[in-house]
Order: sequence, then structure tokens, then C-alpha cells
Amino acid sequence: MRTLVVVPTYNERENVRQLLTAVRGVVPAADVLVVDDNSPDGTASIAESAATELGQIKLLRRPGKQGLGSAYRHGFTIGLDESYDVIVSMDVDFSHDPAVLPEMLALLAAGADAVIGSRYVPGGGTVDWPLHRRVLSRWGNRYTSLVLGLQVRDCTSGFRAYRAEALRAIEPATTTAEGYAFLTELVRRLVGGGFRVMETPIVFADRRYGRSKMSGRIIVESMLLVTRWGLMDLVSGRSRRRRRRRSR
Ligand SMILES: Nc1nc2c(ncn2[C@@H]2O[C@H](COP(=O)(O)OP(=O)(O)O)[C@@H](O)[C@H]2O)c(=O)[nH]1
Ligand SMILES: [Mg+2]
Repeated sequence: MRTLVVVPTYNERENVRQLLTAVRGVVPAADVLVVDDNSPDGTASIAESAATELGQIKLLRRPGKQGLGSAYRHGFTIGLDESYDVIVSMDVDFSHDPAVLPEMLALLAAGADAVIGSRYVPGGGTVDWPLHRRVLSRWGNRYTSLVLGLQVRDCTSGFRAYRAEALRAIEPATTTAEGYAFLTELVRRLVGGGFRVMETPIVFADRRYGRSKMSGRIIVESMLLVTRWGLMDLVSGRSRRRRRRRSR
């Protein structure tokens, strides 16, 4: 299976070379695409020199910070255009342990359409995260699963592997959310499209270097969109039921 690992970066100079080296060590056959938004700290030039050393690494340089959702949309479109069989997404800051990659790919090979590295299934968790982030993530995910009626426990984990046909079918380029809601939007579309989404436990470690790029605005965006989608589902579910009653 031709695999592309998409890695978005913004101001990650301390992490990028190490992560690329680690990924190459764990899945030597996979290609990697780094999507950098013109990081002021020079992440792109470090990625470029690591790419020359390690091979099979491409760098997409974008003109400015456009958000995580936008970086993934761009990276996924390239992966689909280049006919990869499997597309993986992961953070560069070592919160997502590359050692889990073989397990994720094995689950795809065994029949899953998408595999989510999940903090909220047995065996998963977070370490070293400050309390406010743990609470926000845990309850944000509980709210999301409940409101959208999804069986998936961790809708905002960015550590995922997708079968390319499934990703192509849900048209990631037409999503609009910027932050975590982008990840939820993809889960919603996968489940809605009847695709088989599996979760495998991960222990999410806080980043070793640098700072989080997520903001209060991104969290608010995520909660508002989830609420809106939930209400839309409620209304369309009601109108579907009404139509069904009328046609009886
Ligand atoms: N290209 C790009 N990458 C981003 C952007 N925002 C965040 N990232 C990357 O997305 C990943 C997750 O971001 P991070 O700040 O660690 O989020 P957190 O783990 O939820 O605190 C990291 O690899 C970041 O470098 C962005 O605007 N553009
Ligand atoms: Mg992070």
C-alpha cells in the first residue's frame, strides 16, 4: 500500500527533523509531505535539509498561517491527486507516537476504512497535559459524540490513517472548518457515508518543545459548529420522519 504521511507544521524547528527521522525509522516505505505555513522560525528550511538527507519527503511551502484544517485539506488533496492508497495525518510535536503507525496501517489492511488514534478508548489517555486542556478535550469529545450521535470516542484526534478511497469519497476539500472541527467534520462524513471507522488507543503526550498553536477561538469554532451540525441533524431527522409518515 503506497502511503503518504501528511505532517502540518507551524513554528516547529525543534521537532521537525526528529519527527521525520522517527517516521522514516518506523515506516521506511512511506512518503512524507510536510505542509508548512511559512513558519517565521525557519521550520521549512530544516524540513528541506532533512528531506535531502532522508529522501521520500516532500515539502509544501504555503505563504502564511492558514490553520490546521486548511493545511490538511491541501495535503490530502495532493495525496489523493498522486494516487496514494493510504493517507496518514499526524502532528509534528511528538504528541502522536510514530511507533503506533504500523498498528494503524495493519487495521486498515484488515478492513477498516479509517483508523483514529484515540485517547478515549480503553488503553488510551493523555499525559503531562495541563488540567484545563484535559478537561476541554475530554468533555468536548463527550459533547461532540453525544450531539452528533457518533460512536467514535475521540473525534478531535489528528492522528489518523485513511484508506484513500474513503477519504476521496468524503471530499475533504469541501470542508470549511479551521481547527478541531475539521477533524470532527471528517468523522461525521465518514460515518454518514457508511465507512468503517475504528479507534486504536494512543497515549497523547504533551509537546516536548515549542508552544501549542491552538487558541480559544479555535475551541469556540469547534463547539459552535458541532452544535450547528447537531441541530441540522435534528431538523433533517424530523423532516425525514415527517416525509416517511406522509408517504405511508
Ligand atoms: N501548516 C500549519 N500547521 C499548523 C497550524 N496550526 C497548527 N499546526 C500544526 O498542527 C499540529 C497540531 O498543532 P498544536 O499546536 O500542537 O495543537 P495541540 O496539540 O492541539 O496543542 C502541529 O504539528 C502544528 O505545528 C497552521 O496554521 N498551519
Ligand atoms: Mg500538539
